[in-house]
Amino acid sequence: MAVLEHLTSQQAIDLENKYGAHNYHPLPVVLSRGEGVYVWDVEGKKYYDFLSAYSAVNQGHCHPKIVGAMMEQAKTLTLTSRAFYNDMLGRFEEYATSTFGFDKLLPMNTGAEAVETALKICRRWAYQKKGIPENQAQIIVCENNFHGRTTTIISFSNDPVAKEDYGPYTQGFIKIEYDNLVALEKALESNPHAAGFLVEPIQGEAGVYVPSEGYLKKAKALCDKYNVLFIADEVQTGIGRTGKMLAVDHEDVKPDILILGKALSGGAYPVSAVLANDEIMEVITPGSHGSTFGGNPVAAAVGMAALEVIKEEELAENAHELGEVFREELNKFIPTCDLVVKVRGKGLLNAIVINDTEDSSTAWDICMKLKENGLLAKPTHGNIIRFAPPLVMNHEQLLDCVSIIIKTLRAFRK
Ligand code: IF1
Repeated sequence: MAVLEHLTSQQAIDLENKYGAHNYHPLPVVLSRGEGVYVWDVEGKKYYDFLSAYSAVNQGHCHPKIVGAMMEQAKTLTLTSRAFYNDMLGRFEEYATSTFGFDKLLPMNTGAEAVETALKICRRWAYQKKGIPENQAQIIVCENNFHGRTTTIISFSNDPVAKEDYGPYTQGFIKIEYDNLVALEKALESNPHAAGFLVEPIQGEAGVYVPSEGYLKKAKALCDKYNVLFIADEVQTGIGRTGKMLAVDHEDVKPDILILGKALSGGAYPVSAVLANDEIMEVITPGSHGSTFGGNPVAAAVGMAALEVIKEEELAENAHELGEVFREELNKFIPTCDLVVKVRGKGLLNAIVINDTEDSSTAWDICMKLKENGLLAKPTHGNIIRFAPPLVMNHEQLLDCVSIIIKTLRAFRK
């Protein structure tokens, strides 16, 4: 085994720059350990993690129950492929379908794979159940969406950085304005081949855009009216992040297809899933969809442990309470600070809008100062900083983080 000699931060960064594709521009911090709400860099400096790997580490870094389940299964049986049954997958499918209230679950690994799977299920349902002519199905998506980075998914993105020079693009998608029911109804009534509506209950990457109260409920009703599948992408908003198990729970909306990922594993292992009832999921027949690692025993063990932690530690409830405190504290501070325009979010998925242009480096520069002060966060598009700590944070730690954020913003000079 390669000798794991100690690396300085700069050495680690140099290795990645030299040998790794440059598909990211990370904040210059090199992490080597995580525990709960904390991470440490290679020099031993401790930070609050206010990104949670984009809401994958809701249960906190290296949660003992999740890591324990992973280690136990990893010592026993890691992968069989779906050519054979294994003794863990059915248990996970039963536990997850009963947790979210669906008949069936299709296990995958990454969020993008689960989104692709949902699109395939929706299209096949359109042809086999709704009677849309072959290759004519249209799926409605929202402007400024983020659903992953496969060729089909970026085909319906409007982010040039994520999309340009990746053509030719996949067809069959209609883009409408987010949080606009008139636009949705117009798209539904003018497209007889509409098959599905794919939506983030809160648009994370776009900048934590929380839609108007009632948007999700009315959108679902419109989809029902036009016999179109309501597909909720809860990869980032799910698993307790917004103060409920699912963000759609805030409006008692039951999606026709539910997409989960990220914190479905607590960040320990790639686990994603698509859930639906029988009349939709039955369009998937043997050999018509699959994945080498999808539904492997380790993923099943980790997925069950990750969901148990959310329930046993009441992390959705904690996210709700701490999110209220976070926004209340920042809303008291913002009127005293020209640098910040607003704070928005739900539960512990929040963001501040910086008083500068989209293309300024101000949000990045603020994150660099936050790093110096012991808190890690990253800008999302342009002038917005997302704040998403692990849901295991306690009240005292949250107030400590609020004071770090406020201290940093007060002292910041462009
Ligand atoms: C990156 C963004 C967040 C997602 C939703 C599906 C996926 C994601 C709502 C795909 C993934 C990740 C991807 C990661 C950074 C992060 C991200 F900045 F890219 F947009 F969270 F907002 N649906 N989001 O948020 O899941 O295939 O990645 O497992 O690509 O840089 P994945």
